Amino acid sequence: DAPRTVAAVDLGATSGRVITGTITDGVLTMRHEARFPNNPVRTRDGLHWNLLGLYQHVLDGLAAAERDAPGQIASIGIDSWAVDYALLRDGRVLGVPYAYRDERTARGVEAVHAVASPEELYRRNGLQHLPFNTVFQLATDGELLELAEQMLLLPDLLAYWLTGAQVAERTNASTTGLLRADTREWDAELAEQVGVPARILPHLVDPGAVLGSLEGEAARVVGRDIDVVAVGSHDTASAIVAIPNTGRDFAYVSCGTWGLVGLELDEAVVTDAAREANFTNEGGVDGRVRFLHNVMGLWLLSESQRHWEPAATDAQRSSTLQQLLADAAQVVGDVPIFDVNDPVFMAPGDIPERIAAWLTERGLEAPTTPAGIVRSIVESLAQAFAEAVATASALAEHPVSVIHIVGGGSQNTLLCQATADRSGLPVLAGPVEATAMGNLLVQARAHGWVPDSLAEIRSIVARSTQIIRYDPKHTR
Ligand code: LFR
Repeated sequence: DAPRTVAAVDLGATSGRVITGTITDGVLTMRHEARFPNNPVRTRDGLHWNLLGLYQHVLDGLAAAERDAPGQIASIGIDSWAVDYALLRDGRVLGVPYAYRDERTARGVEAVHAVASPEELYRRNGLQHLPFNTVFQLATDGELLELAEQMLLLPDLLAYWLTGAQVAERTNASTTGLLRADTREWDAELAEQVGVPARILPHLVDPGAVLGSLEGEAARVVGRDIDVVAVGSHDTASAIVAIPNTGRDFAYVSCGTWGLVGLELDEAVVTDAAREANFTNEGGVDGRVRFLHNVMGLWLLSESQRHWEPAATDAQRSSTLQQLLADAAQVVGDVPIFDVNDPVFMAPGDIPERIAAWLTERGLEAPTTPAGIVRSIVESLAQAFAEAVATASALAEHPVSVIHIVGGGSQNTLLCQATADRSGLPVLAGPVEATAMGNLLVQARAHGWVPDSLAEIRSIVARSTQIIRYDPKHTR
């Protein structure tokens, strides 16, 4: 077989990367072309993404990819975290886009709930309540909404800057709160009801659609007019494509900044019980439903480290993380478990202090060393993962025989073992770069290089990655 290469742009809330992938004899091999930190910037009016900096990194990463494999890259796919967006008029961005952890969203929640109850929202969009869902953010935009002609989610904005095409990729659109859970079309009625002009909601496309090719300055910087193809542009949608399991009775934890814990289903579950448990029905690739719950994730570790080592570089922090986890593994005796999903842990800042306060307020003894705190975070995350898996399985009446952990968290052996122990289920860890793999493989499929079915795509993932198995100390 001739080698076949595509490029993935994968932006996470703490770092981004450009990775190329080549399919040879049914195996995907990846090459890291660029990795860069992503730090939101706080200005007078709140917390914003440095979008121009990110765009520059994307261009540079793609240029490096083109230099490494001249003329070989068949297409580019872009994914990022969900919900955040830019408003545009005449093709120009109106204002610097906000980061979803900005505190203004509380006002938006109030405004939306005044006209649409949580129950009604859930019935229509099937989403768990997260204060930063796009619909709540838009409700704070006031008069800008009148000026706006278009709303573009961030991966779609980058695709627009690269190609000139203005669309909304459907998996990410499903996180806005303005897409119907049943038809997966825009809910124009709900939009107007909450004050969002339906005209700003772009034409929807599905993963696999060709959006256009690099134009103008973008083509010049990268070196060629490569096609941009829609992928599961919500990073979690791409990650779930790359679960190395060809069956259906698995749960997953897509573990990066967040731990997205749940199941893949054919139909949305929008019962009262699912709403009360705050389970979401996000749109997956191929119309699958990502029935999951947001657990706070590695954010608790990365933000604690930022507090302990404010001046450290990314590289330094990743080496101290290894040391911290090794020390945490040595902690003897039980550590206290806290509710990782408590909203007090959402905003950036002094996480270790907030954890200690959470525990002491409840009469529990807070660990006093970084190793103790790290152990407490890891055990508390594992506990939340185990509970979310059990809840998902009960709510959807869907059997689960194994938990797949993918993403950065799959490298955290302490977390993987604790998740197995606390759930009583085997954990299969890997791939680390699940999101990039899902992005690359959906493009490969659009080119006809790999078979159509998700099961077959997942068997390519299984062949292309080393998976580590953690058995629970006691089975349930
Ligand atoms: C993970 C993720 C989650 C989403 C959160 C905010 O990176 O995309 O799925 O809930 O970020 O966008």
